[in-house]
Amino acid sequence: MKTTIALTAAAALAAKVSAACWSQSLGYSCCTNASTPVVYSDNDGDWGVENGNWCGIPVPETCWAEKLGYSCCTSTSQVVYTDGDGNWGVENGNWCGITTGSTPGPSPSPNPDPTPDNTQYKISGNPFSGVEFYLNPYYVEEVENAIKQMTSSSLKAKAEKMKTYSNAIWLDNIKNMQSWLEPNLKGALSQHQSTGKDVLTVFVVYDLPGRDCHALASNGELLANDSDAQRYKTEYIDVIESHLKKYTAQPVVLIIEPDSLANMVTNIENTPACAESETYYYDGHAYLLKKFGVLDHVAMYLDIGHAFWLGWDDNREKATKVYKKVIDSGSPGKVRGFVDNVANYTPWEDPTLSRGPDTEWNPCPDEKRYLEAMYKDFTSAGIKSVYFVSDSSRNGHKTDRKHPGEWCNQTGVGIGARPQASPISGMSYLDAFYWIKPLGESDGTSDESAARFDGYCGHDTAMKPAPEAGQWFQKHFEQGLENANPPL
Ligand SMILES: *[C@@H]1O[C@H](CO)[C@@H](O)[C@H](O)[C@H]1NC(C)=O
Ligand SMILES: *[C@@H]1O[C@H](CO)[C@@H](O)[C@H](O)[C@H]1NC(C)=O
Ligand SMILES: CC(=O)N[C@H]1CO[C@H](CO)[C@@H](O)[C@@H]1O
Repeated sequence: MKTTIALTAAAALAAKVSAACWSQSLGYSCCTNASTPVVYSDNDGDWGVENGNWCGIPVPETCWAEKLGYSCCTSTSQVVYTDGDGNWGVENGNWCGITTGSTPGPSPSPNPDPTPDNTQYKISGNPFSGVEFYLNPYYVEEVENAIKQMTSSSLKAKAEKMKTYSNAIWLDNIKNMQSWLEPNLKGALSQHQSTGKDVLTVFVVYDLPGRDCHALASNGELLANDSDAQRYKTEYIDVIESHLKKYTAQPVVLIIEPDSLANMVTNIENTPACAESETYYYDGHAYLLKKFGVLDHVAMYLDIGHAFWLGWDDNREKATKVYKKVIDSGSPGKVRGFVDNVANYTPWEDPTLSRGPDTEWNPCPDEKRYLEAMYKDFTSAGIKSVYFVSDSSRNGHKTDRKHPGEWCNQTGVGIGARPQASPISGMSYLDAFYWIKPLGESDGTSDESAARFDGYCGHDTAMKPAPEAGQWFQKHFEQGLENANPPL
């Protein structure tokens, strides 16, 4: 019976080798029950019989994602993103390919590939203004998983709202950059094509050689040496540049290397690792500023730590020199401004504090006063473009910390102001409040035996047990929702 068509079908079959339902192209339907007994086998595959007709027994689809350097999903079939390669899900913080397994037929495509768009978006002024913020499907999925672990309906309702707010996407190693950058640039273009609005995506560039020289919880993959510095340029910055040049129709904000320059201001003398990283930090900044700073649809903000890091007079004075030098070194690349309080807990306003013994004589005991002072210092030093983005992802509620320098998994955390452009009237240099560090992703592990354990994560006011930096931390997330200010 089937030998007659086997040859003509071979070509069609070759073109569809990965299809789970291989018999359709031969004119036979697929067995609806993949465990149906094998009645006959030939070069095409195994045949069964259902309702008196031959049917092809579906084979488990090969893991198509493997060829692209990803694994296939083992525990999820929820589609987070779809492109020409197939449907993608997320497992343990990485993209995974969803195989159709024994379910024949194409899956619905919730987020089709965008039509390529070569127009050039031009940022003029505040990049957060007049645009829609991109929603990261990966974070939405993390929140959905978090909701499944919740019992309180009021908490679930708050978590549902979290799915409507935007977060920055961290490109915190070469592999994550490859996984997160292009799919989300595409996603933003799709969002634009379905809403007609300009869609802003915010990425965090975070992989300098010798990264986070003063803390252990966020040490990076590249060491402070010449060959790793070269990898930073060619395997990280150059690749980011090539993707940005491909997706020019939508605005992009880049948050540049959190903590790095603040470490150059305060930790060169006391931390050998920071002294060793110095050349690479400066060189890395000059390199990336020249590349990204000339792209019309890209705006950059350099990280300036937070009020209880650089707020003191002497630190601000040193900082002004460091940032001026870095910006000059990146010419002709342009910098829009600065970002403060990334992944940190310092309240936006704290009227209970003023310069005195309680603040160790810091004249800037909250982020608002810090930015006011930095604005004055930077503009008087001749820095041309001085605008700020303030991370409000975990500073809504004053945490339990006894000392304002505590940063790890603080108890009493509350999500702060919602992401929004120009939030404070009379402060035209504040471009936005934005959630740079997604609430729920850990600051660092509290496991003292872990390689990246940092003493701060074991302190009294740090939540324990805490998972590794970047991993989901349910308790921290739930507390952030309960203490949200303004309330969710
Ligand atoms: C599929 O076939 C197997 C083997 O005949 C049988 O045990 C099983 O119950 C069938 N499943 C369904 C859903 O019909
Ligand atoms: C730099 O560090 C990397 C480890 O990240 C190592 O493989 C490489 O050999 C080092 N290069 C030099 C020149 O020391
Ligand atoms: C909310 C939470 O986990 N709090 C803990 C923080 O750490 C202290 C000291 O280890 C514990 O006593 C708290 O229960």
